[in-house]
Amino acid sequence: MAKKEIYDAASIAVLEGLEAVRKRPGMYIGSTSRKGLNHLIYEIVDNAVDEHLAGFCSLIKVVLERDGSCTVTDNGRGIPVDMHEKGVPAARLVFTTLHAGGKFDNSAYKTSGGLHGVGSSVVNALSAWMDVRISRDGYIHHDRYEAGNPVLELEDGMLPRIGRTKETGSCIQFLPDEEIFEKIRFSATEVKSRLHETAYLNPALTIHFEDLRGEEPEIIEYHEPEGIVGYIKDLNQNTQVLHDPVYLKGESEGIVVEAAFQFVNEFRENVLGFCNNIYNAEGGTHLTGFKTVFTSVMNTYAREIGVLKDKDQNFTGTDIRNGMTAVISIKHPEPRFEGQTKTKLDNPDASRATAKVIGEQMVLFFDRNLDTLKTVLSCAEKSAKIRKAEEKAKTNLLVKPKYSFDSNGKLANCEKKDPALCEIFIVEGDSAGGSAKTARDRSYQAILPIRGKILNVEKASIDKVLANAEIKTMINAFGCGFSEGYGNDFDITKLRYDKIVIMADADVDGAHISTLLLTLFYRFMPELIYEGHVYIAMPPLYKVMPNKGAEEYLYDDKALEKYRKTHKSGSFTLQRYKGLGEMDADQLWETTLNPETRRMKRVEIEDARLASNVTEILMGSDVPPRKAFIYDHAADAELDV
Ligand code: TSJ
Repeated sequence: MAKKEIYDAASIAVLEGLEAVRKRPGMYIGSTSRKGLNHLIYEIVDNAVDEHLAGFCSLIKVVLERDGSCTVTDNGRGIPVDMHEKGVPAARLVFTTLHAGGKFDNSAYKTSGGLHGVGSSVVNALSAWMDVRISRDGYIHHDRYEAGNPVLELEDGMLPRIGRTKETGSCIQFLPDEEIFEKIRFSATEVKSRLHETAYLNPALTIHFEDLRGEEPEIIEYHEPEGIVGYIKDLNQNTQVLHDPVYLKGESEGIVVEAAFQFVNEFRENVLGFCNNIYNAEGGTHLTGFKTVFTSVMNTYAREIGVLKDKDQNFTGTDIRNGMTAVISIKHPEPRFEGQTKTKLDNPDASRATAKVIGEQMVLFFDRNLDTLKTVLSCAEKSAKIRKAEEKAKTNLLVKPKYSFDSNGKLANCEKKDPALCEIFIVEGDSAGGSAKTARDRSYQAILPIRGKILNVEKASIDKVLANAEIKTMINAFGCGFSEGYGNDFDITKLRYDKIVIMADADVDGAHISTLLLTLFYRFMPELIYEGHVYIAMPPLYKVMPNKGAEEYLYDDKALEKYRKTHKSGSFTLQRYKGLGEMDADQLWETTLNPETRRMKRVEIEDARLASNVTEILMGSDVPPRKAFIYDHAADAELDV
């Protein structure tokens, strides 16, 4: 009975074909925003990585072409081109049948999992055109598709051959379809970050990247023979490290487990999980297994060497991991994923296998490296001391006095109480804050003006962060508390506003303030971002008042350029907004507050690597890369009405 249902579901999926993918792209790639767009590249590249894992491919080339398309080439065996069912060459089936992958896939560890790994046919379906060149059996075989449909005639049932070659490999070029995607410009920053990550996870692989779209081509080679140890060094590159990275590896229950870790002199933990080369943003069983065994082994050592006395309580897991950077990478033959974004590893055997391998290997390591053991335990000791002091401070801050921020005149709350209807605007500057208070719809919009630069939380320890008046105000206004390594007191269900909107000037200082706020949310209230509550207002840069016709707001220089092309100079007056403070209440209402007309961008965290890089770039003291980042991303911002 159950078997039959599965069979039926599978055959229906095949029958539906690629048209279904074009009708509901979101179901297959998550979204048609920039995130979904970049995903097309990863989807194709993952096939070449599978070929690498199978032992036949050492080089992958990814080129962002001038015409907006992407070319991915590998030096593997070449996708099989021999005749398959119903007189269609195997390679054509790969690109025209949903879930065709499994049939030819003989690699033990498929990269696909959850939302990922939807297959090359989905990429084909969502491309205006796709061009396929396969080198094998002495020939270059060619195929081409438009909106997923093959456009080349077969020759005696075979793909047309367009040349001879001694090499083997696969080369796929595709242009995302403008009819499907909101934007079709790939983000080089994100693609590079993902390729670099893939290189770290596959130390024998070389990935060659080219971006030919700008004036100067950008060419980078990613090859990381040190593997995840190199990844750890990269993640810790601007921090004070306390010992050499430790690398552990083993196998249990058919699952290969690798881990690398290194402690740094910072108040944070950064533990990243990967299964079959896919980053698990929501963690999962491999991380649980790792954390549990790490805590228990370190507590045992602490008693053995007398760091903990009989009367002392055990260190908590977060005490022990404070300062830790770790990468856990496992290879699982049948990964299952769950969670909001299907990025949380769910297999119970992954927890067992990780705990067993790490437990055994870390004892072998620490027995021979007592200095490192002492370093790690002294971190835990320090953390436990601070935790105890801060538990007191926290009780004083959040439990005893119920801060009323109305009383210090700052938060102008809204009248409605239903969080689903309420919005809070965090406004930079008192004068803009004042206008916003006048302009808002007080029934459901709250205004919280903040002043100056907020504390840099990346560098600060928690007690300093909590001593900051602006931050206290914000935490109390949101209503959910906050979480840091020490226990998790954050409760998203208590959130008092559905939308938290950061409203800062459209200049570099404004971008800096926004970034500091985002770092704060990311570190202490990450669920606000994961659950999509955080927005950035996008105030206009210009207002144009034509001699005849209606006035308009222009949100960026591109829009102004376009306006100038269609309107003669002299036929309109141009007003440039320098800051939010310059707008009167009506203008502020129209451009940033009124849901009918305002523009804002929902904040997404793409992946941990990118986020931690961003923080590093922005919080480091070297100013030039910071500016470059802010401008890059200002141009990237997606308008969300
Ligand atoms: F390069 C690439 F990323 F664009 C890409 C590479 C894209 C796609 C959709 C597939 C591939 C790819 C597939 N590279 N290498 C392969 N290998 C096979 O499909 C293959 C070759 C030979 C055999 C065999 O058993 O002989 C089996 C497989 C799966």
